[in-house]
Amino acid sequence: MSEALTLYAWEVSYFGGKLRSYLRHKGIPYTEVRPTIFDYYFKLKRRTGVAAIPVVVLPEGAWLQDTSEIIDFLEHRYPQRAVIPATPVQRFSAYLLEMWGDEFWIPTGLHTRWCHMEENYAFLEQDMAENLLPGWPRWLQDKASAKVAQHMADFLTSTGVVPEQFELLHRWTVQQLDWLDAHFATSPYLLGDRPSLGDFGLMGPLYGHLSRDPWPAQHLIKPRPHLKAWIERMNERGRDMGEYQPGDTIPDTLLPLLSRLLTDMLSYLEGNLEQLRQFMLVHPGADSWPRFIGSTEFSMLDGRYSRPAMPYVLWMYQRMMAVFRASADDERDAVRQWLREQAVERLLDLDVPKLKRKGLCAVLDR
Ligand SMILES: N[C@@H](CCC(=O)N[C@@H](CS)C(=O)NCC(=O)O)C(=O)O
Repeated sequence: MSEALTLYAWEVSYFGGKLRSYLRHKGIPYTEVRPTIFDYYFKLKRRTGVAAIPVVVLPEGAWLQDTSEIIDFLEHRYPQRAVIPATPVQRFSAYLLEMWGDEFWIPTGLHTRWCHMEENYAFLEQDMAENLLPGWPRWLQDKASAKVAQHMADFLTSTGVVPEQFELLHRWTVQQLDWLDAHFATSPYLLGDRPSLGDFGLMGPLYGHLSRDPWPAQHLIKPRPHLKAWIERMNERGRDMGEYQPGDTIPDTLLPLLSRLLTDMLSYLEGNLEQLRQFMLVHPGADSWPRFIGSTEFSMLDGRYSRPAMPYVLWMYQRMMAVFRASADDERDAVRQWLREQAVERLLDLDVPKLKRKGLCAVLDR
């Protein structure tokens, strides 16, 4: 039996970028397969219950979907070069930063790709055509690319990427990128000399979308050399590394970003929870919930951003909180104290009903 995993992912994929860089960092042997259109809509769906990538097939034959669960699983199986910090505040921050990369950056990833079609489309079409229908006539390949492109572009409104919000979203993106570039000028990774779960979360938007699509690569990444170097570093295999910053501290250069993120994340999670509660009141016995519910508004820098709520985000929150709750008393106190200092202690006390993941959605865990 081969010891290598199989990774189903495209180079253009957001979450593929997260998982690929994780596998390389860990030195886990894997073979990458670019799913055809038939794999994507039929084979992967049959095996995992949902048409989504990335998917990992283990040497013994199990099929896994969802990068967070895949990383949790692989961290147990391959404990070397662990990506979860051992100390409480850094560990909590790593989960938080993962959620930030996975969820907060999706509007940016969509906006910088699909709202700059003139610069990006030929590149995307070329990139996808050969993968989707290898060896087929080019006109059919282009049709397949257009179908998948439409599927992804349909998420613009579901993530609030609408003209009224372009300006705020762009401002948010530029601010995050500036903070990151300044941080990576003196620190190789988010939490010091070693990458954590948070770095891999951020690789989703930054590699798959922003560093490769022509418009953001030229206008957003090229002018920020330290950020660009981090993206390259994150894709290296088994690179030498040091440790997280000593004393369970957060690098000073990350603090402006993290403190804003904490405020916006709390507002976002509370908004999602409010929508979910309303939905559950109206549909008390529902066994399956939609992926997007109503509309929620939350703080984003100095503005307010609105997008439909996603129960999945609350599942991500619950996952972070399960790790927090399983920590020792003094570790929980340290995290609480740190959040209290940032005036976001409430982040630890959201009353989220018990959820379980179902593909790209979450449902009540009865
Ligand atoms: N939270 C999931 C997200 C996976 C995901 O959204 N994958 C995208 C491609 S990068 C996809 O296939 N989306 C299909 C869809 O949203 O319908 C993970 O961590 O794996």
